Amino acid sequence: MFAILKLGGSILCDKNVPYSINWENLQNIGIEIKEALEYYRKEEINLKLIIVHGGGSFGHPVAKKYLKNGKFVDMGKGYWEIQKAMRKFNNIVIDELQNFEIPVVSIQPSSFITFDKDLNLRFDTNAIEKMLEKDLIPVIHGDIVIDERENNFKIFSGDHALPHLSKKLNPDLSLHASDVDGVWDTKFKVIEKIDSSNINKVLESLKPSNKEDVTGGMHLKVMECYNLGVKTIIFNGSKKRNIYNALLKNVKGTSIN
Ligand code: IP8
Repeated sequence: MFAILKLGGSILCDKNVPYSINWENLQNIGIEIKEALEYYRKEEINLKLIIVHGGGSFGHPVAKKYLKNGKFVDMGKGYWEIQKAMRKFNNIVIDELQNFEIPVVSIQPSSFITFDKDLNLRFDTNAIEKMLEKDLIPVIHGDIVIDERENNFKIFSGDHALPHLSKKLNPDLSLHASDVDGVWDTKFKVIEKIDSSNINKVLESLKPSNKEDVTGGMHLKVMECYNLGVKTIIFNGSKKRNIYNALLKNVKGTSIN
């Protein structure tokens, strides 16, 4: 069994309070991932896992300081400040998961990932694949990266990482843990399934979820997965047992096909 799980920054932090951690959620997530690993071990199934996490109240407020009219400015300082904020956040996530003896290792996108001139990701996954073979759990996160177009810099979102890795590595499960029960329709009812029959309507109604976010909220999640043809489920990762249930293929949310 091979799963890629994105933990939205909103479930790991209070997005309105810079540098805040939602310790209760982070600990529950640690417990539930550990339990899922144990469940599969007892079934004599090897669960291979990649974890992705977003920028939360670390990456977003710092990145926002360096964005002027949609372009990054003063990036001599900005690059390392955004990287540093994400380094701090990733350290906390990694340390907490390691406290549960989960064999997580950190992957820092700003060190080796770029967007090329056509906005395609240049993202070598060889080390990640080799880590998986050794039963390590790579943890990759949203970050600042070089954009080879004239703009020069771009946010690499966890919502780029999950579909890109899923497309390339073809997991059995691609999971988007968000802070809502799924993608809402205009009446705040969860849409069970997004496919070619309703994608345009859904994208039209979606707007970035939070004004503190420098990436694209639900719109980016849906669009990136749909455009790459990645099957995924968007579910509420802040509800207890949902991370465990999702890793056991048993969670409710919005599926994208
Ligand atoms: O929260 C954003 O990642 P996301 C990363 O997954 C930064 O979109 C640095 C803001």
